[in-house]
Amino acid sequence: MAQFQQAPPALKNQYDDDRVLRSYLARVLPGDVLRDIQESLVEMGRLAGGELYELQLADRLNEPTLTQWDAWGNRIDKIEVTPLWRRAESIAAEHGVVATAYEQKHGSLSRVHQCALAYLFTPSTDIYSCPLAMTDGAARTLLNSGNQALIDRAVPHLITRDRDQFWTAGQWMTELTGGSDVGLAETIAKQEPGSNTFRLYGRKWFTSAIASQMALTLARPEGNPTGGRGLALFYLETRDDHGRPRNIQINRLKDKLGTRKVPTAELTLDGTPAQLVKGSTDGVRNIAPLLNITRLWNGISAVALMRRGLALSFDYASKRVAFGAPLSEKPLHRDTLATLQAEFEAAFHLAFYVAELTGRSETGEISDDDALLLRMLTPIMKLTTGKQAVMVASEVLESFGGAGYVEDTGLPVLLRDSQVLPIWEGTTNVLALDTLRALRTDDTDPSHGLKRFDAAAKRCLEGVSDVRLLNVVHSALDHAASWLVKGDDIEAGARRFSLTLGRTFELALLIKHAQWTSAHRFASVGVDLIFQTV
Ligand code: MFK
Repeated sequence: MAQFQQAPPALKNQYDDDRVLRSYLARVLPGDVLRDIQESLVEMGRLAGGELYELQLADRLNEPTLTQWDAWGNRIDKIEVTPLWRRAESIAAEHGVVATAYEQKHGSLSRVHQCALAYLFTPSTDIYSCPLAMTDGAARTLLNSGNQALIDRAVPHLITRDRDQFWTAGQWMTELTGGSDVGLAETIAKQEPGSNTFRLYGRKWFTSAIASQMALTLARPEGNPTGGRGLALFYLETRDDHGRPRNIQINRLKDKLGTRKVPTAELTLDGTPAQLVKGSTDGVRNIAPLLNITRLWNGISAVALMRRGLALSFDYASKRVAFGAPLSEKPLHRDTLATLQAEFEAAFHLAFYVAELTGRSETGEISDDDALLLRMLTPIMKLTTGKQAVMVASEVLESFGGAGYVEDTGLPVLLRDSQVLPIWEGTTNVLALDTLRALRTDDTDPSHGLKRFDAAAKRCLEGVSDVRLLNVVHSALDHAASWLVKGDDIEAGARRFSLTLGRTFELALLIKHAQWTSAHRFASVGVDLIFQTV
């Protein structure tokens, strides 16, 4: 007698199969741009749903290794990443997952193209998005710094498509004193007499993707004051021409809940040669471009992981039969997945809207008001999408029943990896405080920031006639504004305030997109469901 055999979830081409991405690109890109980039997206969708996904499943139990000593007693501190990551590095370089944003073939929209590639690439490569995010952020920071010698030295490597020339970058900020209050950093920079080179001495406590060829880091030049202003931003190369660490000891790899393919380490810098990037003070301000780019990647990774979980869950629902019918025909299961889909779509539109603004800021095609909006929306988007990713991943696992809790389905890693998204690159609370700081950028009128935010959200609603939806957005914005004006215990309410702004802007963008799709051939779901939760 034939025994029951459950068919596992499967993936198709991850671009062709993604209504949300395709309809979004059709709305924001001119037809000729979409035609020009389509092939690159189809190809990345094919890799993500095919070769890379298969390699990811096969690579499940592999982890990076650290070898501190060779057989003859020499300290080598060699890191080896897993086969999936080695393949991911080649594909990322050759397909321009960083480079596309800098080639600017389509001006500011190149950032949208790059984020679409990153979104397709990310869920099949076990957080290889981490080194890519820092590489992208380092390229942006160096370009913004105006330091021509460092730009000439490093940027061509960071944005090349040649995998033999490609470098990734690290972002070494966190010390034992903390990852949030970075101004407490204790690393000292001593200038070599008669030279522009400094030597760094200190301990970096949580350094991600340590296999990178270069890093941007913070250290305090001798004699500088305490706090973030007394730190300076430094550039360093991690290994010499023989592959030996440049006075850097890798003490151990971190034993983390998730992101286990990312070699995250504790380091001792013991005279590491480094160059100033931009002045000898204000390191926190000077590294901010890197933070804002990695926060964009964080949001893109959040929506990418949500999308992967849902792609698997929707496919499984069509195959799994219970109580006499496939789950996809069960009203409660359908309703549950639709609610998650609404969260994902809302997060998607917010993350990609920030990508649009980022692209315009990079090409200088941005008004002062939209530059302020970008400054506010970056932390808001990062904190909102990070929370959504964890919730969606948890529900996705549950949608598989017990199978979602079993490691060799490849599903639990989605939850573990999503859990990092609200933590690194600024926790939810730190980013909520950053949101307040960004809102008050204009000291002459502290309400200026919120007025710009309000105007931008309402711009999304132009031409919308559904009074019920308009009322939800308007009343949420009014509520946020009145809370800010009242000024009661502002810090304690910063998280609720920022999440309200994030979810309200998501709703406004969903409505805008639904309005567009109703006039075109794309179906849209989600508005009603997200509207109930603002
Ligand atoms: C998958 C994708 C993601 C991949 C990630 C890769 C791995 C990453 C691993 C890590 O997690 S690395 C560590 C990440 N750490 C953080 O994100 C730090 C979190 N803490 C903060 O963001 C704090 O808010 C901050 C360190 C910035 C506070 O430090 P300070 O010294 O109290 O800063 P202060 O005095 O508020 O700001 C200094 C200046 O920087 C100010 O400008 P002015 O000097 O002109 O007044 C600020 O306005 C400016 N600034 C701060 N944050 C900014 C910014 N400017 C623009 N954008 C920002 N985000």
